[in-house]
This record gives sequence, C-alpha cells and structure tokens, in this order.
Amino acid sequence: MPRKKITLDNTIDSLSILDEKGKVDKKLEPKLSKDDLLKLFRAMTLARRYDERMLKLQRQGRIGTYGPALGQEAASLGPAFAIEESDWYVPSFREPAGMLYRGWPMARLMLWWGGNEIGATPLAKMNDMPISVPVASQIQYGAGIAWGLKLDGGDRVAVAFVGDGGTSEGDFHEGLNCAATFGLPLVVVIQNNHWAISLPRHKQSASKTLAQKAIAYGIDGIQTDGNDILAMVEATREAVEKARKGGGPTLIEAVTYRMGVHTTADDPTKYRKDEEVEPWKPKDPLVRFWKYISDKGVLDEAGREKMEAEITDEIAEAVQASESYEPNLMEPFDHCFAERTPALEQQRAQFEAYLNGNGNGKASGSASVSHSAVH
Ligand SMILES: Cc1ncc(C[n+]2csc(CCOP(=O)(O)OP(=O)(O)O)c2C)c(N)n1
Ligand SMILES: [Mg+2]
Repeated sequence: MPRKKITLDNTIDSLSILDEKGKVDKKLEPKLSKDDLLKLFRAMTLARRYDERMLKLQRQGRIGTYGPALGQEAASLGPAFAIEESDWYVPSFREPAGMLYRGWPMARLMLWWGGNEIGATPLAKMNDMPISVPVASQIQYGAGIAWGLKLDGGDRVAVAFVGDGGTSEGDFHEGLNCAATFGLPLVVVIQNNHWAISLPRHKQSASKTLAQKAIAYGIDGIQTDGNDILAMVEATREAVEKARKGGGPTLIEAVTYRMGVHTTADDPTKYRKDEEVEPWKPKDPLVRFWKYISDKGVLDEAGREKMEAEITDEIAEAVQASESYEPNLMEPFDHCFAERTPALEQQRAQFEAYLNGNGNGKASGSASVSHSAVH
C-alpha cells in the first residue's frame, strides 16, 4: 500500500474589520443602520457599566460572587445582535452583554449572582438558556436545542458559548461532533480570553488556533477579532445564514482577553504579569467602537453623556429591584422532581415548620412571591 498525503480542503479565515484605532476596512464593513449602531453602542456601554457595578456590589458584600466580562462585551453582543428573537441563545457565564441585549431583566442577572434561582429563569417569551457554569455544558445544550430546531423543520438556529478552557472538555467535542454529524443549525462561539482561571491558553491545547478544531469535525471554522463588534456581527451573520439554509454548524473563535479577575474569588497577580495585560488595553472593544461611531457622526459627546445618565438610572433601578426581591424559600422543594418524593415531602414539612417557628411566627418568603420587581 502506498503512503501518500491526504489533502484537507479546509482553511481557517481570520476576520478583523475595525482596527484598534477605530478605523474600518471599507471592503468588509457590514451593513448596519444608524439605529443598529446606536443599539449596539448602548448595549455595549450598558454591559460595561453593569460589569463595573457588579464588581462593586460583590466587594460591598451585596452579592455572593461575580465573574467579570470586562473587555469581552463585543464577543457576546455581536452574536446576540446577529440572531432573531426566535433563535436560541445559550450563554456560559461571561455573556451579560448578549443576555441583556436579548432581554434578560438586569435584576434577574443580579439575583443569579446573589444565589437566587429566579435569576436562572428566563421570561416566558424568551428562547434563552440561563447562565451555565459547568464548563462546556453549553455545547451539549446547544446541540440538543439545535437538534430540536432541525426536527421542527423551521429555519431557526442556536448560538452557544464556551471559553478557551472549555475546548478541552469532552462536552465540547461530543456536542460539536454531534452537531457536525447531524448537520445541526448550531453556531459555537469560543470566547478565547487566553485564560482558564490560572491556566494560560498555550498550556491548554497544542493547536495553533482553536478555530481549526472545526476541520476535524468537518465543519467551517473562523477566527475573529473578538474585540471587534463588526467582525463578530459579520462572522455570526454568515454562520447563521448558512445554518438557516441547512448548511450545518460553524465554529467561531473570538480572540479576546480576560482583563479582570476570573471571579471575585481570584487574584490574577499570583499567576500573570501586568506586562501581559497592558497591550490589550488599547484593544478595548468599547473604546474602538466609540471612535468608529463618533467619526461616522452617529453619536456626539452630548448624546453619549445622556445615554450614560440613562444607563446609570437603569442600573440603580435594577439594584433596587434585586435587593428588594423577597425570595420564596420553599421554592427549591418544587423544582427537584415533577412529583415530590416522600423523603422530600418530609424535609419540606420540617423546613416549613422551622420557618414558622422562627420566633416571629413568620414563614419568611413562604407566602406568595412578587416576581414583578424583576421583570
Ligand atoms: C465541568 C467544570 N469543571 C470545572 C469547573 C470550574 N471552573 C469554572 S470556570 C473554569 C475555567 C473556565 O475557563 P474558560 O473555559 O477559558 O472560560 P473563562 O472562565 O475564561 O471564561 C473552571 C475550571 C466548572 N465550572 N465546570
Ligand atoms: Mg478562558
């Protein structure tokens, strides 16, 4: 038997449209109306201010923990913008920009990070999965949802997110292999922020790019500048258009950087140098998008200040709503099984008696719950 080369016909594109100085590549510039640009800029600004506020709330002991998405706003927002409400959005835990854009009430996201399960409940009209922490679980959910969408016979798609570290998980491989084999309408976005807690990207995989893993599954892969909102919108639009026509999944590697701590329980100065972080500062997705839209005359300084003031109020309202939300402490017993087991029934009764006997005769939160504040 001869020994010969098998030529693979795939290549990986790398896409960047808006450079670090906010200059656009005219040949690649996506068609976006003034309203679209404003919507994107507002959503990115909102996510940035939310992120800053969340970090402070945690430091003040007002929420349990927080995993910042500072500098990663474009990577999650672009795909959210490029899909329809009827499509599915399957986030990991660094996608507040996309989640807020999709209509998650900010107060619910705050409650999630405060440990309240209502934060994991999307509004009835939404086709969205909640924040999911198990690394790479999103690819399994995404593949399953996309399979359902394919069986439904429409042209809807699912977009699922995973981190660079998540690409080392079995779930990532299984989900992508399934989606590729069955030609499912799934777009997987890897947020390559260069770190999986303290493990750097180069110690996670010997692959030159993460996008090239697509080749092994027999699907298209593309690497994008993840801090470039225009590239993220364009790459997702192309992938979604293909998936709607039955063209199967796409793997997008969004190259970005985790500017902050992994979570509020982490201290990155223990494992990475400031010199590594510095070069990423001028690549900030918000700064460069601001240059682009202000040069285009879409928004001026006064307009931006007005927008910032509205956002400040919106965040204050969400803090107020989340902090005044009365949790229903009996609720966890309702969501384990469709029908409560005898043991669970017994525990529930014990807990209810405990709440009722807590000195003030009040079963805190066991009465009716007001969900309206977090809508
Ligand atoms: C299955 C699983 N293993 C371990 C963890 C603990 N853990 C939380 S985040 C994280 C690192 C994830 O890195 P990456 O996928 O790059 O995402 P990033 O945190 O950088 O957004 C780990 C190991 C987890 N949540 N789930
Ligand atoms: Mg990472």
